Amino acid sequence: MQHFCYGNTHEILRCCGRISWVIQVLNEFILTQTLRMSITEKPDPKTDNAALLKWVNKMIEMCKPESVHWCDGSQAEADALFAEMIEAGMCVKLAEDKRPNSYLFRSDPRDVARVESRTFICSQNKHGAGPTNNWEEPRTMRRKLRGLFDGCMKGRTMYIIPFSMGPVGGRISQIGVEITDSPYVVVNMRIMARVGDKVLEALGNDGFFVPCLHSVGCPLQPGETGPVWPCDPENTHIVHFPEERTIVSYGSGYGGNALLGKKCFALRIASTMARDEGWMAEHMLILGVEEPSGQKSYVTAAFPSACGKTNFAMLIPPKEMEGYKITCVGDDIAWLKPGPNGKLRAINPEAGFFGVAPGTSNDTNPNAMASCSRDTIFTNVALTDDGDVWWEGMTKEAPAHLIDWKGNDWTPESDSAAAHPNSRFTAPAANCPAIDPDWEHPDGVEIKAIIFGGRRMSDVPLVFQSFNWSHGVYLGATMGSERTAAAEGTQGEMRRDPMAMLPFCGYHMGDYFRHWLRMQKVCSVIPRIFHVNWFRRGESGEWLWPGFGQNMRALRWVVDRANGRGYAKETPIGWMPHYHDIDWRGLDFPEEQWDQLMGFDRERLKMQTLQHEELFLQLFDHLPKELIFERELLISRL
Ligand code: TSX
Ligand code: MN
Repeated sequence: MQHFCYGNTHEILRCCGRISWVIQVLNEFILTQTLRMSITEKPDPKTDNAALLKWVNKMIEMCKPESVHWCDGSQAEADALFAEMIEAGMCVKLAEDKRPNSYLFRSDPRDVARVESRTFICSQNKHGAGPTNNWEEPRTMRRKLRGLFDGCMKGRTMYIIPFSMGPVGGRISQIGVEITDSPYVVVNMRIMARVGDKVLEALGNDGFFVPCLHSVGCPLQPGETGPVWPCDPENTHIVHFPEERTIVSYGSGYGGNALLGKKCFALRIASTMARDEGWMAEHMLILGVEEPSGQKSYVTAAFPSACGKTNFAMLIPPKEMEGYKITCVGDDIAWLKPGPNGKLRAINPEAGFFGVAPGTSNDTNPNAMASCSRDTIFTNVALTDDGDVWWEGMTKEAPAHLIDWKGNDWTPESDSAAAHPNSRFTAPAANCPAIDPDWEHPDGVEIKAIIFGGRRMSDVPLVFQSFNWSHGVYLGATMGSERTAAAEGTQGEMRRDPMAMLPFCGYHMGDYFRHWLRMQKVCSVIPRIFHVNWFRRGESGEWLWPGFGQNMRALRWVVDRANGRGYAKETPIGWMPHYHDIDWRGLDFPEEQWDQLMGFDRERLKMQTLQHEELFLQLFDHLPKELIFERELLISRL
């Protein structure tokens, strides 16, 4: 090949291109050797997946960790990590006789929750993300992230966690690989997902996986140990590239910001995959209802935050409703896919509960208490003098002395809470006494009914059934809750949270509604849709419904209706149970109170319905016309 040199810019750039290519090849060679070295010292990685190895190499090059560790998912690996973290003062082991195999972590007080303001959906087009998500141009964001990640793991170990959302190899399951510099993330991920060698085996040489990159953003200088909860709150970014199906998270070590299989993958990325592939990724619990006859029906339910979703997922029926039993499949996320017969089947993509601790007690949720009685990671709860944990609402009386979530002495006279309001337990689902026998069925369980819930003090009755699928979608699209107002009796502001997915949908909310409507055509039989409200109050602010286990009475009616049994009357808002359609055994609930609980004022509801326009206007250019029709129909029925 001949080449005449002109000395122009184009030529120089081409030349540089060649040189940088040579450097890249050399770099990859060197990095592969580094990787091989870590292989000889630990006979890993047990994968030949070229895409995975290439991505890992690129990330090592960018993040510059001190060492690389491929997680095998073994108990020995977890034990070693906990031992290291105890040694470094990052956590304490709880008393073995009180909480076997359990640990307590305290986070940086600036890193205690998901950060929605710093969560981005970086689709190619701004309309892809819609008006309810933060958006930034993917190339701009990538440039920003490259700056943040350059050398961000210096002095730290890079952990590579192959994980499966859903049973390994299951029909509805998906694989991800999280790269992280946080050992806290590793030990949490092994409870919340299936991790390690068995996942690499299922991935094979050319299997698909979602690359999930995470760093706490706290590189270490030689000899430096750094803070016990490393993070970079000023620069936190939780970024999703929906077209590429990748996730990048920087700066936070907490919950949904860092355990990337949960909200980031199982909801935001999976919702986009589900739209493209004809299934659903939903922010829903899954429970099984066993009837005295032995018949089993599965139900999913979506609630806004602070509605007791985990409590409902593990509900214990009143003992007088003999023969009724509730089993739990999942408490947070459901993936629903039509089976070969066209009926919707669901899995819980998670393997554990990442539950809010405060308010959980043997009164409100004995099954959750049992789930976190051992093998559990606690974050930001209080430590008792005998090496156990405590949080507000666990017992009626607080212990006389505690170490609070910030590590300070605490007594019942203290002004602040002992546990952070968003403190958590990470507990294996297998520990739950009510776990469903089929909770790990690779094909999922068949779903008969979908329940939408709200936290509404007035206007919305305890339970009703939608007329049809699109009316049900309308109910989900317009659901919301009233913030509990500090002053008793004052009306809290309405917060719309369609399908409880507002912070978790990976694409335009209007297109999401359209996908819901389309699912009716994808399925041979579609579940019945219901709406519930456990939180209605009377004139003087008293609860009209006892809630908790008593919700089984509403749930029994739901399951009867979904199975084509049970009676109802037609009303403008949907099908409703008469007083005598409810199983009242063991509960003295007067008919007058039922009428209050189930009644609605047409004029007030008409006003409420007009407020739906607020949300609809925001989504106007992508809103399916069916939902406008449903709104018109409702107004005319009222
Ligand atoms: O979780 C709740 N559920 C669902 C349970 C399966 N909570 C707690 C919500 C906070 C996260 C509830 N709170 C429920 C409910 O059904 N209902 C209420 C309201 C309520 C609170 C206390 C009483 C009654 C209702 N106590 C008495 O009536 C004595
Ligand atoms: Mn949730």
